[in-house]
Amino acid sequence: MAALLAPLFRLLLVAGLLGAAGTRAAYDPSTAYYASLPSVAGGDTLKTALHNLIDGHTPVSSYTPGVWNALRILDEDPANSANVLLLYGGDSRAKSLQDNGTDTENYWNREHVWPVSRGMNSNTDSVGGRDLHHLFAADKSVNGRRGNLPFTDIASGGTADPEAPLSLYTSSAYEPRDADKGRVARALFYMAVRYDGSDGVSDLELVSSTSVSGAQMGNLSALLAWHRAFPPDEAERKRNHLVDTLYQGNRNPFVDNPLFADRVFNNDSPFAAWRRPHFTAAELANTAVAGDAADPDRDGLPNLLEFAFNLRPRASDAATAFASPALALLPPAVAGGAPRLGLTHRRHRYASDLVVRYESSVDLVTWAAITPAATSVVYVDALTDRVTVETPLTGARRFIRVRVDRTAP
Ligand SMILES: [Ca+2]
Ligand SMILES: [Ca+2]
Repeated sequence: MAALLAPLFRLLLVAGLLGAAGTRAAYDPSTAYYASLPSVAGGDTLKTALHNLIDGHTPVSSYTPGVWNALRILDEDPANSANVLLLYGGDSRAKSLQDNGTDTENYWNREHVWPVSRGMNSNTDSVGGRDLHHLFAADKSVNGRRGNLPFTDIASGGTADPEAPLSLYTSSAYEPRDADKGRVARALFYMAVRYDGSDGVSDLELVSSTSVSGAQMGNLSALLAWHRAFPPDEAERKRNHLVDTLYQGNRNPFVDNPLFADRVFNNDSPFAAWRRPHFTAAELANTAVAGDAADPDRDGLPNLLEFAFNLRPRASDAATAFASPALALLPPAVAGGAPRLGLTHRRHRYASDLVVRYESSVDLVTWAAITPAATSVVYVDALTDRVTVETPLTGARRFIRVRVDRTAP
């Protein structure tokens, strides 16, 4: 793959979008958590590596009362600590209306997004039956109507759930409301990776169909589309972190890094996974639109750089050019030393198939690599870092550029 070059002016164009540095969110994974994973490989190689990372978790102590108590915390309504928010309907329901075995319609109970009848011998006390990453508070009768139905888009003939009217069902499938589509998909991705036949749970598998049997769930292709359309929000990321830190000691990787889904289930490279939400299938086949060097939004940033810097390939990122310095003159590190140049850019935290390098030239013809004297990384948001590299300023006046290459197709 030919090197992709971004001359200095492009660097300056993205500078305005650096934004204020945020504080690393308390519910981000540690930088070490995913460090052992393959940087490029996807498919079963990555699936196995993720499995090895998240298995062996500590199950919550019991289904009763352990899961009840956990859901009272995990699904608590941020606006009312006496209530939980319910999956599929979004209602805020009093924690005190926890199902006590009576038939009262308005009680809430424990919804298994991956049904225990599909690979867990209908055992809610199994390790999978108690796994909080796929358990959510739900209205008791809504939960009953969902039953063990697979999920998919219901194009026609669906019935709106009377108590969760934005969710639809038929005799063979369930379609959650948009607000829950993404987290339902990611809960299922987690289960398919976490359970491989060990820990008393069958090898859970997702298939691109609603005709499921045994330990299967679906519909994978719809779930992937939902995942791309509805990425994790702050509430979902916080919940993932709480399951990790308060209970299980493991995370849902698909919440932390959305690129994992298409990498595992479509064997995509990170760059290929990043492109999918931005381009139609026809566009993905057209390198003039979706290729590394293409610039469909004509903002001067080829797609590979849009990914490397976590920008938008279908919307101009040049509008706020020069609002913030990408280059800064820094004082000498020691008295009497050479002044330093600080070069700052955004970086997608999970662009693990890209290599970002820095080069300088006096004539724009011959370029020499710059080895930064120091690099600092500042948190911007869930997927973006702000990187500043420092280099001594000595010798002749030079041009500096950022260079982004792919390590694999
Ligand atoms: Ca562009
Ligand atoms: Ca753009």
